Amino acid sequence: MAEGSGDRTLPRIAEAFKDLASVVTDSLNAEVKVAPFSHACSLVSPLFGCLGVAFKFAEMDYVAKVHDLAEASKSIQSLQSLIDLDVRGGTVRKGGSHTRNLLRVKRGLDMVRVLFEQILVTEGNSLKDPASKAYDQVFAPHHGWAIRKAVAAGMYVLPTKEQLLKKLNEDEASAKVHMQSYVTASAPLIQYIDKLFVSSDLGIDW
Ligand code: 1PW
Repeated sequence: MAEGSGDRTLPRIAEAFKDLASVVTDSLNAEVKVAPFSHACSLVSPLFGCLGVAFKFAEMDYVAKVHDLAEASKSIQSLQSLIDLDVRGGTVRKGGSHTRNLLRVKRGLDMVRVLFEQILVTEGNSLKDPASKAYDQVFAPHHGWAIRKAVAAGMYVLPTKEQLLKKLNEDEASAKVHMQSYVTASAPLIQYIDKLFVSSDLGIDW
């Protein structure tokens, strides 16, 4: 699709994350597999493209990291074993490590979750407040001054909500349903990933 967006982006995202969430919520010893996880994450990429040129860098960074996880899925089964491998190799925090990329991608998912949550409760046509809140909550604490300034500038050239929905081929009502369903499904998945990091004593604030 020309704009990297379009038909059925939101329902596809909602569906894929609902499936992943059911893995996490159905069993106490749930195991999320890298392949369906990276596939679901790849469905989110077009969204970044829909947020305008200002977020092109965010899209490129996210796409590269999701691609790395997709490659990893060819030889690594679960998110847990992906982390275990880096722990054993002493490569957890190494630039470009699968585990480090997983933490970044998880933040991308969380940012979209907060963005949707905020869009659902914000009146009006501007995405500036929802996007700023999402960025401030999820990424800003981990970014240096230069990136924070660049993102802040990008907030002034976001599309309007109406433009975003049009690119996504949704109306207000259908978008609401899919956004809510992503918000609901992604929360337990994000918690699950956080727990993987915390229970391996890796922390999530790096
Ligand atoms: C949806 C509302 C709009 C807010 C979008 C904000 C996205 C912010 C992500 C910008 C990231 C682009 C710059 C790259 C930063 C990397 O240094 C950093 N990556 C992330 C995702 O934080 C760390 O990556 P690294 O060092 O592990 O390769």
